Amino acid sequence: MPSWASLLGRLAGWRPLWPVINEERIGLLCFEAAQAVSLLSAGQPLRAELFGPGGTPLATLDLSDSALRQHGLRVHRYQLQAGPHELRLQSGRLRWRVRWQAPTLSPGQALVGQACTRHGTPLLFSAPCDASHYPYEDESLRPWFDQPDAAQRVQRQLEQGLVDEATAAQWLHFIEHGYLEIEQAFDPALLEQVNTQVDQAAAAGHQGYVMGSSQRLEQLHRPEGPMRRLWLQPHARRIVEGLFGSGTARPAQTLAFLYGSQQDAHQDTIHLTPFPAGFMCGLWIALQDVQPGSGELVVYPGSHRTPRLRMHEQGCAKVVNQDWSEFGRRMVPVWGQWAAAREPVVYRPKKGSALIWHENLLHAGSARQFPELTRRSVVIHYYNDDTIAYSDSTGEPAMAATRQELGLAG
Ligand SMILES: O=C(O)CCC(=O)C(=O)O
Repeated sequence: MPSWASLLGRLAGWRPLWPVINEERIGLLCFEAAQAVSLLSAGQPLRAELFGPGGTPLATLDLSDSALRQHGLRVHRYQLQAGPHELRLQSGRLRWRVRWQAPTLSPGQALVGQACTRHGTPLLFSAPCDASHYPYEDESLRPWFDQPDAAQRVQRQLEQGLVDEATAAQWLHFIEHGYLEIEQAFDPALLEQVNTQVDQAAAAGHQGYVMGSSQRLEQLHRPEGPMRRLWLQPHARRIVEGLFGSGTARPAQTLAFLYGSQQDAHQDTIHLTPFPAGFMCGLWIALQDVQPGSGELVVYPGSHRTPRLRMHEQGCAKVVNQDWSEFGRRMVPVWGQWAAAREPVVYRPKKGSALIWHENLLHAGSARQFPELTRRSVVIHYYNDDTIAYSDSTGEPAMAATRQELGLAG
């Protein structure tokens, strides 16, 4: 119980608002306000204000305590100029604030910020992130591999000796089919250690894992250990950065599988959503030689050119509290129809080989014809950090490795 004296102290001046302004979130600053909400009386008027360099007022937001509790305060940071900023939150005599220094943006981030300002993307908001916030129709912001002259660009780079033949062939394959393959690219000793970690997590029932099931083991990179080393290792990052062409590739989640996932056909972009579109990809690494009938990964070549499903366009409410039922009814059948009209390619790699898929490529886990066969694999998704990264399905900002975790400056 706080004392009367400390309560009066709280009422008098500005209290610090809890900031989460480190770089875990790509393109978004997130301010947790749980502490503020705990002091509010329900239904009280609540106002947030954002000020830029020289105290310039930038945005005002009237919001509810339930929005604040659920989403905190969010700022699209590529719309800010470099310099001192202040965010204030006020309700009657209760006042909180946070001050921070906005850094200089990279050229890519500045372009994204300008496009958002033109579009009317809210600078300050307390709501789910949503694809309608962003000017996806501006195709000039898309990566080079999604531009009409992508193949000619590769050809020119090849002629100028800027890229080797093998990489050029992979990129051309990616442009046309939406994925590329990398042969035996990962250190077998590290993969063995990852296998041991996956076995231990499965045996310990990590996240309720049931031995022999198709469940995935999520986020094994969080503790120190082999999966974290795989997640952070620069080799894969450089391959992805070469493909993106600029910016840093920031690994987001890890999903490990002991057995085939048997997942329905889907595009990842609705869960791991970048703005501009295209700047996210999945890296699927084989942790064993994959056997026929083990529930292999299948991809649908060319499907990266199909439309992207967006929650607001499909009239689907954001997923909350892990209730995926409406999503399952509205979205999954659409992907199913698209997949049924295409010819799948089964991916049956050797241990240490990997496949990179375009964020919009349809892919699935095939049926496990021989349920006793393992199909050890791990997926790491990467965002380019010149993007705004969020999940359109849940409305949450994305989590990714910080530049510091990657051993990078800034
Ligand atoms: O590995 C698989 O079977 C599918 C994985 C997948 O679909 C994903 O990570 O998005």
